[in-house]
Amino acid sequence: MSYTAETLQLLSPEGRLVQNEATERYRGVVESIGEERLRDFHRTMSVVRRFDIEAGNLQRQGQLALWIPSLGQEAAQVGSGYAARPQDHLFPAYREHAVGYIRGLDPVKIIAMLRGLSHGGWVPEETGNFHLYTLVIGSQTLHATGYAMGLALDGESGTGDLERDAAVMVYFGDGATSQGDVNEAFVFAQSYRTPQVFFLQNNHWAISVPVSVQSRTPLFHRPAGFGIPSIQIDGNDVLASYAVTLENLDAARSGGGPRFIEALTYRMGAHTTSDDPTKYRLDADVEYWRQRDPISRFETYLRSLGEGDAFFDEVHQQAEDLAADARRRTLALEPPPADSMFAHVYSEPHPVMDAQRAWLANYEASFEGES
Ligand SMILES: Cc1ncc(C[n+]2csc(CCOP(=O)(O)OP(=O)(O)O)c2C)c(N)n1
Ligand SMILES: [Mg+2]
Repeated sequence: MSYTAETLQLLSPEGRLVQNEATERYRGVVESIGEERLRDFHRTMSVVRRFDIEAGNLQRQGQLALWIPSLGQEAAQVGSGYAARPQDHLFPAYREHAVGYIRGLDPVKIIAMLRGLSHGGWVPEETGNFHLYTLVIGSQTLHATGYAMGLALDGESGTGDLERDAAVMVYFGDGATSQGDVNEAFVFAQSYRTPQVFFLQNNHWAISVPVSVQSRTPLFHRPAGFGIPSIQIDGNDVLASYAVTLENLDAARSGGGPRFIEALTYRMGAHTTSDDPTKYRLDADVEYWRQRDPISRFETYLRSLGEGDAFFDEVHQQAEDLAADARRRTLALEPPPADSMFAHVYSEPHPVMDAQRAWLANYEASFEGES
């Protein structure tokens, strides 16, 4: 259930840079990451973890229908999220709260959806091209591949200008790799050589089904059968996630065709708040991954570079403030007008929607005057 001999790791669980033949290739990228960006990695992992815990608490207090925790997967998301360029389009599953945060998504928009107050969340153009959450497992890989085909056809990719050429990155889980949609996306991506990175977060579980049942071989071996270059990284290592994603997104945007990254990580919490993982997994496994926590190893690394308590205290306070703000704004959320459910079914006015809107108005009016 753990790392293979081929897993790329740039930062060890003890917080030290790994130096060997495989890491040599990424040395230049790691050395070029500025101090401020390194601090961003830590800050974002920490504040999103705190937000995630607060959202889980809100669900337990009856304020949300459901919450989908991302605890433990912060490095995979934060490294890859910062590696994307502004013009890139990111297609999440439903657990990528940190990626959305990096792209400018107000996390309360995720909460509003899970409080039953919005039909899907946000406008990608206003949230750094962070597309909508997709609950139909794996379907976002096809959306992403189609979008990447469109970018190529429109000449928005593959011109040789890294600052302008766009790429697509799609996030999905280990369980999703068993879906037909995902495999069809691989076929189309390779046939059309789309500018795209498939980013698999292997958190070892698809609800209660272990990844060992989904595949008898490491998942990053599968893309070879489709002709897609792939690599497996330590998904709890934010430096590996950043450096490898940067390299692969730039290769894809430059006309190199699709790429596949498997980030080995672990879902420390429940699948969702509807799940009880104590029914199907061992405490010893959870403990094994706790010792490989993405945030504490990065904190050790930053301290070894000279970062002091003042910075970590400030991040702690920022995380507390974000959580308190999210709670306050969640409790102040208002339900949308009932007829807004008809607004986005079609992009243009539609007679059936008009009829249904009128029916609803009439029905609501029939209660007027009743106490
Ligand atoms: C098409 C489809 N089948 C089944 C489900 C029910 N379901 C929701 S999450 C999930 C497991 C997904 O596991 P994985 O892809 O590993 O992602 P993770 O939740 O671990 O991030 C399943 C089977 C669904 N939402 N959509
Ligand atoms: Mg999974």
